[in-house]
Amino acid sequence: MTKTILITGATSGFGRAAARRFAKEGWRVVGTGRRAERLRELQEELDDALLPLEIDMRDLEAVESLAKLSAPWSEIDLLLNNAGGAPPTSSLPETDWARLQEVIDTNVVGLVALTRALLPKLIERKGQIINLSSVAANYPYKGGAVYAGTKAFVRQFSLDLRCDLAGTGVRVTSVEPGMAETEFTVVRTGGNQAASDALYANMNPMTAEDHADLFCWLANLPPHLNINTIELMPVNQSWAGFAVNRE
Ligand code: NDP
Ligand code: 8X3
Repeated sequence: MTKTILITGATSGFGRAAARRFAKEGWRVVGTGRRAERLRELQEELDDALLPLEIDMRDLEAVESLAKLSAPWSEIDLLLNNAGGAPPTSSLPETDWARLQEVIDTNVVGLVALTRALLPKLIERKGQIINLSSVAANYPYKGGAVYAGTKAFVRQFSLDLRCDLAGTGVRVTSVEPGMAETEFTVVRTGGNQAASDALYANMNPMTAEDHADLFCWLANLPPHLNINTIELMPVNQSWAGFAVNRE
């Protein structure tokens, strides 16, 4: 039987790669994002396999309408909570409030609203939720406070949700990636492609396709198996030491 995945943020990066990959695997894909032109391009590529929906994750009415789609698109087996982004790594007082609010509203509020709205359907179908957290949830770095805070929320939300879902058969995974070259850093820096190129230069970053493979692997695990959290990095990324302030 054809399965259905709902992917938020299908217009770029991990989400777009996942839309392509799941469509290729024979899934029905509901793909959301704000950029209509990108959604149109993706539909040309994936044709009937895709239901493109222009939705801003901060518009909670629109987000909740995703629980009221017509069949067969309503029969969601897998929710990939992927839409998100990061504010610049400037200090908190120097960071534009509107951008911080956008990140919190997208990464946390929209994700919770969508999950809450879709849970009855996911429970009915013994479905699966994959949430995009980040290594930023696990290791602090300078300028990361709000982004990391949202991703720590996503990680803990995923774990606690599993307690609520005990006995339902619904699986939940927090995916915690390190550096992957997508539009993430271009967006984070307010459109600075050179800064993004410099960040990923000569370090062989992970790719969107690596993540599509991971999501596909998670989706194809036997139903008795739940991967709670999974952290991944490119080989060339690891940890630095603690910072010490000397008086
Ligand atoms: P991209 O910037 O390439 O893609 C982000 C996607 O999210 C786009 O499709 C964008 O669509 C969508 N999005 C952002 N804000 C909104 C919003 N308000 N409403 C609707 N859609 C929105 O980044 P990635 O693919 O790298 O990121 C995907 C997820 O993975 C994010 O949650 C990110 O935090 C996380 N992540 C990324 C890492 C990386 O190194 N790349 C590492 C760890 C985690 P549109 O602009 O069209 O609305
Ligand atoms: C972003 C991961 O390592 O670029 O979520 O900060 S990293």
